[in-house]
Amino acid sequence: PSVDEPQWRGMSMDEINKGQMPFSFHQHPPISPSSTHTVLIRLPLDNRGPPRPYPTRSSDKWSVGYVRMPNSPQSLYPIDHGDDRPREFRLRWEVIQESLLQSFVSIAQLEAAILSYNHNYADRWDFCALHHFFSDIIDEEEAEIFFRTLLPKMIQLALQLPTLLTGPIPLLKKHTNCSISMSQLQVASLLANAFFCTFPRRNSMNPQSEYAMYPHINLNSLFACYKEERPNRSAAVAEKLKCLFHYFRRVTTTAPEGTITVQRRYIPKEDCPRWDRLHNLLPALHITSSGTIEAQGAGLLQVDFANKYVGGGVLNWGCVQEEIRFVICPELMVTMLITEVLDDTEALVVTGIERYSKYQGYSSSFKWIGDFVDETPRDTSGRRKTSVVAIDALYFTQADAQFNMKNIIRELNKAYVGFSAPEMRRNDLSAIATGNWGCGAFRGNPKLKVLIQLMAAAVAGRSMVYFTFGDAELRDSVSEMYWHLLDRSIDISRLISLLRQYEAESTTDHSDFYRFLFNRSKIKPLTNYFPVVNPSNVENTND
Ligand code: AR6
Repeated sequence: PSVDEPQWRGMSMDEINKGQMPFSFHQHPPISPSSTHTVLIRLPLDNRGPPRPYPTRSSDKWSVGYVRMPNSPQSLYPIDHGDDRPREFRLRWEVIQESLLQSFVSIAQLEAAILSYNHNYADRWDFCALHHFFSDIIDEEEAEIFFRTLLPKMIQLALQLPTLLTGPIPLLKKHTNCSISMSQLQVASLLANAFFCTFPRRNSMNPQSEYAMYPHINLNSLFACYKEERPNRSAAVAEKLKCLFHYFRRVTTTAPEGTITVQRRYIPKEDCPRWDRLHNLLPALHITSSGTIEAQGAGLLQVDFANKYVGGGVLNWGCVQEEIRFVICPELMVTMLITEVLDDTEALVVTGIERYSKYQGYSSSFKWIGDFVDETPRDTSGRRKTSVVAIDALYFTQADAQFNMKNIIRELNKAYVGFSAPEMRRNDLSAIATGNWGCGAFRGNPKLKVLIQLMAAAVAGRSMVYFTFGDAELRDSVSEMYWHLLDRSIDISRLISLLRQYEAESTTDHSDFYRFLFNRSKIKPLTNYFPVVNPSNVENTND
């Protein structure tokens, strides 16, 4: 292809944006407290400086519906003297403060400090990735700067938690529709606490434990990700650490002044669309083999190819789309503190996050390559106009299973919950920026998943920008199928019935999936596209 040939197919970006400027769309109404929206900052916002915390007088809730804060007056830490003296209880926060308020000169010291308020885990936690990072990855001078300047500032940020976060943080529990808004600075303090592993009750691996249905939040699991026999993946973990340290360097140098909203969306299954009865046509699609969701999808609703435990393997070995997004925009990690595992018809939307790092590569070639200055404008509530929707696809061990109608409906509903925004006016909805959702680690078929996402977008009332992540062949076959379905006015109900036929008749070889759809929707495939066409399946059409 010539250099001038466009990388994209389908409709132009102008059509996608309905002629509007980028960033003219909103994903949420302005921040306003209600029974379903907890606001942890004082409104209205001041014009300058980080938002002030709300409420003015601290209140704590040490109970099941709320994040158990490390500084809660009810969080007690047992001290065993190891002799005849009875067990003592001290305020956990006091122990944390005492342990962290020292001048560290080595990771061994930091490790000892973290374990001093996590002593149950002293035998189980391993800090090898941190040790490796400071002795083999960065040079001595950088390490020295870390201990002298960054680490003390991170400690300060963590220990400011009681003054920065004065209200209880509700958990975003299963089967609820609720939102939380907080400042980027509050998030930074929470994440500094995650770094120092201060969150109580979040370390147990017991499936019966209180937080078994929540993602991990304390960073100890990431600190353990180093193995000599896995050099490439260990290297990627070190790059993730670089991203996180860079984030802490940024927020401790200049306090961020914006706000963030995290919204959990739930639509009961019985209220999800009856897909086989819908007559919507597919929405506008722009499909391109160049660019990424986070860079070229600015201002759109950007899909996070999520795990049902949001964040997936970010605090572990994982280094694919979701994990990379979480380390270049670490504020996303605050979702891991508050979000119960996502059920089939649930999604999470996060707005206002900032990107801090540039990167290159992917998976084991992932690399932090420097500072990223995010110039995304803010909305009237102080949020950057960057919205990410976490939707978790199904993981398929066998390719066939994804063509079962039950699984197709599950994926349709999941995408629909993520894409629909009933609180917004339909005409004001941005397009979706997505790609091969569920088609990497989760092993789905992108030719099917793109149709599923398009159907969901149609019903939610949004256009779509699709990034094939370098795959020009996929771009071309999807755009050909897309135009075909539009030309034939094949609506959702008809597409569902075609998929049902495919389910009934397909073999285990799915390379002919699109050919099947072409043939059954009674059109002669375009010349050269499919070299061999079975004439008995093709009807003459009038065009
Ligand atoms: N922009 C556009 N497309 C991308 C990008 C990007 N930035 N990054 C990757 N792709 P994957 P999944 C394409 O495997 O299959 C995580 O651990 C690329 O073609 O991340 O839904 C989660 O926590 C890639 O192969 O998503 C889950 O546990 C494809 O998107 C699990 O992976 C799929 O990316 C989800 O796996």
